[in-house]
Amino acid sequence: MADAAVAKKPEAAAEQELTDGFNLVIDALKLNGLNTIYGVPGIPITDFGRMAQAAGIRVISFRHEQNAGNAAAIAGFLTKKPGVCLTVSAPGFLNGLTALAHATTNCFPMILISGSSEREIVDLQQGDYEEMDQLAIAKPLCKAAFRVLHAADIGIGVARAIRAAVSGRPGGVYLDLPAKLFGQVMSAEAGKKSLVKVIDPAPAQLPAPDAVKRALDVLKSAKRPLIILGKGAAYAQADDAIRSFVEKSGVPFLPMSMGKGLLPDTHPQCAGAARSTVLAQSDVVMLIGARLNWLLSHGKGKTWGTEPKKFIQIDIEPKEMDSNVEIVAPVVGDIGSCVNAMLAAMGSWPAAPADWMKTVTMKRDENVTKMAPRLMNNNSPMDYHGALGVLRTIIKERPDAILVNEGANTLDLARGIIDMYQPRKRLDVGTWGVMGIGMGYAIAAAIETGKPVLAVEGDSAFGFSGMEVETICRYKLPVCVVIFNNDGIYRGTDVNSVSSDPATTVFVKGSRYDKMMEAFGGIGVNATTPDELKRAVNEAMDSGKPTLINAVLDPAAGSESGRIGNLNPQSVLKKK
Ligand SMILES: Cc1ncc(C[n+]2csc(CCOP(=O)(O)OP(=O)(O)O)c2C)c(N)n1
Ligand SMILES: [Mg+2]
Repeated sequence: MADAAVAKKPEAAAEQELTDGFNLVIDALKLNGLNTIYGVPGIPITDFGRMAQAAGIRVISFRHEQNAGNAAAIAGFLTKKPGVCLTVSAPGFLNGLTALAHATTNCFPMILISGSSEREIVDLQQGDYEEMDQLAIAKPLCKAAFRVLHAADIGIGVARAIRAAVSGRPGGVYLDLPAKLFGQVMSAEAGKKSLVKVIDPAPAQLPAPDAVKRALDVLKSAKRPLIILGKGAAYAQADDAIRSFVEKSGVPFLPMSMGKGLLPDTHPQCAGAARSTVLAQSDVVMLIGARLNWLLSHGKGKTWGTEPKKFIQIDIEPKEMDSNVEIVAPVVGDIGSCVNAMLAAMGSWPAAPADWMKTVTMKRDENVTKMAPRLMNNNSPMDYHGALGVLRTIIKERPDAILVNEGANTLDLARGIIDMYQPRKRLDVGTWGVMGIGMGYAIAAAIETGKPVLAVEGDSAFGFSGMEVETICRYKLPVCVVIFNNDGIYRGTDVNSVSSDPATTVFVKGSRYDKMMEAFGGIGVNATTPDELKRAVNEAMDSGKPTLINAVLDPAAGSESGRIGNLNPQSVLKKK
């Protein structure tokens, strides 16, 4: 008997030293410091989510994958580590795909991990449960896409996904994990050895010294220079270097939406309130982590005035240069390295041309003065300016709060009116102007930073991710959602003159979004004046309790498509 027991021992020990796909994916993520997953459970990843949670990964369970994906994307922007989104196969994968494509367009590092069905059946198109060739579909919509078929390859698969997401220009990566992989067993020792801790996942890319010199020579020669700070500059987390460079140059700067706060909007060199003037009149423009896409009218046309322009561009992606207009001084490298190289090579630098500074300052002060009384109105129902005047003061008093913002008028006016004071505090619709980022961004911002979040949402914009208020309540997050409720898309006054159906842009009049929050145990407030709005937001920010404020706006407030109505195609035929 005794001998038999001894003989069995090594076998039992060998059994304990096994690992499997579930555990290897978890171990690979943890080894690389990826400690949060945003997702929605279901076949084949339900147990994976449970096991990840049990292993100490924070698993935030959403109501819809697109919101989980947006959360992962913005987590990537905020942390410079890829945000992880986890979905089920076909429909869950497709729901997450919009966020993956959005992350790629915006250069946010994220990894979409989706479970998938049996390869043998999918490839023969024999009708498996949630059958879809997910890898092929994901490929054109992200920076890289990988599939892992063997447990022994999980380590390298996760490593490739991480490196692809964060190195060079960051973006979205798809990682396909077929159901069978999770249960695959291998020796624990070999499994451990197969894991890869990614060394230096986003290596510094230094600019060439002659490129730096060329850029500084062009900037120095300018009579009316301008620096534009994009969200790439914010992503770089090179805040001190960027601030020193801008201040040493003395050049007026214009922050793009998510570049706001790199230097405070109240900084003496900030030209945010003189945007049209500086774009039209500048002669040399230095772009730092900003692209000449539609948001900057492609660097040409009426917006840029009649003065000839010289563009200097700092970007990590060489292909970005000359994408829309000629770049006379391209500086390719990561923003931190490039800006530091500029600082080191500046030497003594002349003061910015006084007449140009005077033009910019006068225009800015004139616009700010013109706006001031409008922001102080206490009208009921509220207009955008009255409501935003209040929120502007709240962010001034709480500069480390994170502002999430989407809508049309709600977006464009908030961007102009609410000053930001710190980097990476303003998160919004980004390059696509996409609706639906709101609650995903708010949730990830609260989770990743622990700071209070104020989400300023158009009533239409909110609807795209509104069900996640339950998630906010479930995880007890310090998120205050303010809905600018003007009864519709752009405004609530459209009428359909030919049938009893409502017009296409209007919603149920007098909706009470605050009741949604109450349904899940959060705090709901109906605010009809700026004073009521101010009180409710301050209470929410102080308490950190999930709150939703239905801010009742005049349905006639707002214009078609906010500030970008000019992009609407027009019919040449007579309107019916
Ligand atoms: C995914 C997506 N679908 C549709 C649109 C078109 N769109 C732009 S703004 C907007 C909503 C604007 O209304 P609201 O959020 O209420 O803001 P308001 O102008 O009324 O303040 C829509 C539907 C979009 N940008 N993204
Ligand atoms: Mg609206």
